[in-house]
Amino acid sequence: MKLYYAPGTCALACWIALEWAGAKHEVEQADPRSESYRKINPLGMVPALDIGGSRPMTQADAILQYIAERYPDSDLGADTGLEARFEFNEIMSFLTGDFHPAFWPYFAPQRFTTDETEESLEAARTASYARVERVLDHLDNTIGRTGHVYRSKRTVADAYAFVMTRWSTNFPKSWREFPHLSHFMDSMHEDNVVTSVLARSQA
Ligand SMILES: N[C@@H](CCC(=O)N[C@@H](CS)C(=O)NCC(=O)O)C(=O)O
Repeated sequence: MKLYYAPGTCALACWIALEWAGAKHEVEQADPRSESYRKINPLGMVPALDIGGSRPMTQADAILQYIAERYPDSDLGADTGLEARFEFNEIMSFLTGDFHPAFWPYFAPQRFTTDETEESLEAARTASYARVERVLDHLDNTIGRTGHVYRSKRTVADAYAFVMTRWSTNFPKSWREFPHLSHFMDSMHEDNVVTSVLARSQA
């Protein structure tokens, strides 16, 4: 299996999940906007996971759930039962459909205005702050005293939430201002796999 990633991106969640799962894998740094990478993912986004099939897999949520299911012994996915699976899908949908997009105006403000002056781009970036605060608050409440994003156990959702929560580090209201989220982030920063992936992904 080969994971395509870019430093600091949501693709690092898949890398962490692969390591937690004990999966045999390699990684390749990609420039998502390059012509060559479009052959891997025509949408020009990381992550992509090549498992040797007819085309690489895309979409972080789907890839993370694939890893969790492929390595059941690692117990990185939903608990058994209809409601347990619903709860897991609910949090993964929140992360991919609400949490991640809250940051888009900050990272790609040019996609949210046809006026490309710096003033207008800065207005788009600033507009993201309120939405990011709302999703951080929701994640903080979801984690509560459990120390995890899903129920009380480590899952791929922890990896996914962790890499994206880091994006708020320099925001006016960062993850440090949310008590449960702070505790969660601190414990993730103490995880050897997490620190190793962060270090290697910057290399
Ligand atoms: N829906 C995609 C979104 C992935 C995504 O937005 N990836 C970002 C990095 S976190 C990216 O590759 N951005 C490059 C770009 O938008 O040009 C997924 O969940 O995998």
